[in-house]
Amino acid sequence: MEKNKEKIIFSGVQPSGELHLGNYLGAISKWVEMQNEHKCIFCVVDYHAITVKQDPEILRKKIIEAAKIYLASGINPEKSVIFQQSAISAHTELAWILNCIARISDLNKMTQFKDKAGKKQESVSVGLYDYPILMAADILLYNTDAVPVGDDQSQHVELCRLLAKRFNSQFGDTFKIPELIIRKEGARIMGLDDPNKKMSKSAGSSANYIALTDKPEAAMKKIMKAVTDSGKEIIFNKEKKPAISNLLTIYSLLAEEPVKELENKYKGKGYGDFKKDLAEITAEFLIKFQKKFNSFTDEEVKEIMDEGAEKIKSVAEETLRRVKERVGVIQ
Ligand code: AQP
Repeated sequence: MEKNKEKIIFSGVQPSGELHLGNYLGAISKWVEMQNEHKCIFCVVDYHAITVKQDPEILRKKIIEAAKIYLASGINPEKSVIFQQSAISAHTELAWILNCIARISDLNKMTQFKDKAGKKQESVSVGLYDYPILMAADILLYNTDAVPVGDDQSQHVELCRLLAKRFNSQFGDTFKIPELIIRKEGARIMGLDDPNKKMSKSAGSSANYIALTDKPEAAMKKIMKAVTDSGKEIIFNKEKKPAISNLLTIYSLLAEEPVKELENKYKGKGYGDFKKDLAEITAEFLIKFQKKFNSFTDEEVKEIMDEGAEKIKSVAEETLRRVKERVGVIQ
């Protein structure tokens, strides 16, 4: 991305399950850095969440919780727009039109669907299969220049670029082609119980992740119980020491200390010492984070999201109008 030039940034998180350190370190913390230089739009993508079964009462709470997590992370609603996806119906309308230019073969390449559906590919919802198209609509509606996401979403952003280019070549220049932004470290935080799988809201066990709303003592226990590798040296080596490398990445990002310095600091020490310190750093982070999280009322958060939607609705509607004109459904 060209430096020192204001860009339009768009990203979002699904309000499903417990938002975790992976979401924060891989995506949300990067958004916070970007809002001082760019026009940022951060969406609570509730229509993505319903691609798997949700309890309506819990979903309502999770939508507010996701927005509170944005605010607690440092997203400033004076600088950035925070809104709820379903508040702007242009998202689903554009998704339908993009569905009609996307091919089955495009979606069949999506590895996240294969991972999430597993052996149940025939019985999961059509929405789960199709959600990368809705994600493309989310991004394209706002003339987005760049999309900061974790590594697991890079394939979906690539699909969005492909659909935008295909649409432009079929109907004339309509969409801006967005860039993908992946951070160097922390783009894929791995599960604490299995360093070969990403930390995930939908993991079978809560030992997999540190939720941003976990009690600090519970989080400390999870760190102490995290899987480690054979041997006892604290060194970063993703192939040979995936578990320690993952813990080093988390430590480095939370404490803002380079991995190399951490390796030196723990030379001659064992996993136990290292984990004890990381557990404390994690607890300190959560205490500070949750203090901010709890300082917002639900009403305040709803108002922030409503105001956000009001601010950008016209941009989405204008893009949709242009698209409908191009495809020939507007006289
Ligand atoms: N483990 C991770 N490491 C780094 N970044 C991650 N992200 C997710 N997991 C990690 C990034 O967080 C943002 C929001 O993710 P999402 O709500 O779109 O959900 P997801 O990508 O499907 O991953 P989750 O949070 O683990 O949910 P489930 O369990 O439902 O798959 C994205 O930018 C994502 O890359």
